[in-house]
Amino acid sequence: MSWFQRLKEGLSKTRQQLNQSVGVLGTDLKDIFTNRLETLEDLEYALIAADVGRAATEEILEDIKNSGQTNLQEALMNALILQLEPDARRAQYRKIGFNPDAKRVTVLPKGKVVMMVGVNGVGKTTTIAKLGQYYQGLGRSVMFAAGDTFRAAAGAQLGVWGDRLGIDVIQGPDGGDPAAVAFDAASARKARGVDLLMVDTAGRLHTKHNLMEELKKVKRVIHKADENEPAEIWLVLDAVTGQNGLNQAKKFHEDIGLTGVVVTKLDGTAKGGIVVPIVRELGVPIKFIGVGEKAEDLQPFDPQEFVRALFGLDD
Ligand SMILES: Nc1nc2c(ncn2[C@@H]2O[C@H](COP(=O)(O)OP(=O)(O)OP(=O)(O)O)[C@@H](O)[C@H]2O)c(=O)[nH]1
Ligand SMILES: [Mg+2]
Repeated sequence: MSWFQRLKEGLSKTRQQLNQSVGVLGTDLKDIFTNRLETLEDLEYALIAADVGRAATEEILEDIKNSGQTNLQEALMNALILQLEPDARRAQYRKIGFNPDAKRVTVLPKGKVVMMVGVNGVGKTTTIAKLGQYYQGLGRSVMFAAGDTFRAAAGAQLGVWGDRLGIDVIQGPDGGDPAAVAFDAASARKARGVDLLMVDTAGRLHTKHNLMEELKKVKRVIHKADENEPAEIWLVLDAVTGQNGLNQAKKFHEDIGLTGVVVTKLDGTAKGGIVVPIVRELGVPIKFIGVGEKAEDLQPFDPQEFVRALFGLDD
């Protein structure tokens, strides 16, 4: 199955929710504005229910009204794509119109070390494994660091993935210092000239430790081992947690500074609209999205592709 097909299936819960609430997406917009204004109220409700957020929903409705288009779905799709563009581009597109560029995106990290953070269970470890495979596919050499020493099985989990993919995993003792593992791994990467190191971290700690302080320490020691790194700190966010997850993301961003977000489990929620406030309110780009447990279920985020798949269109 192609990625687009997987994405389409993965977004089916969100699509059903939108369809149920609006139900008339093919309808003539002129007809809606003259005879059936309640349709726009249904749409407003549906967008809010899908976690698109109030500010974005208002702009979307405004853009639909000003679109000059005849078909509601077309107008809605264009408006949604704009909401998924970074601020500056969105403002420009809203003024001059949208110019689609349908080439498949590739995500290359700015530097050599990517630190993965996020609360427990969001998909950090499996995302690292999937990204390892993705970057190998682009011809890069990859290393992993098992920086989650809190959960006894975490190192083993990453080790199994490493074996399967032929990727070296730097491990420390269970319950050991995650910063020590990160330091060793960052030094080893530099010494060996490996293209990319992905550092796993804990999502939860013994109550006496503070997670953010621990992550700051990991970040510091990576920098000590390699002064240009970590060039990337990516937050893994479980789409099912919706607004809550967004608030967590803001906290992570304040405390340690994020350069990217990976949104997982979009297949498990009708609130896939959460990608909109992530882009708008967090102001950190979404790098990858996940719609399942297989390696192929995680791919770079592309606003246009996302919206086309959300509406069940063809590639
Ligand atoms: N359905 C679905 N499941 C996913 C997706 N991404 C990850 N998962 C599953 O989520 C579960 C938790 O993933 P982990 O990678 O272990 O999460 P973690 O953040 O490392 O968790 P901790 O180590 O406990 O902090 C696993 O069963 C994954 O297969 C996704 O996009 N869709
Ligand atoms: Mg983990």
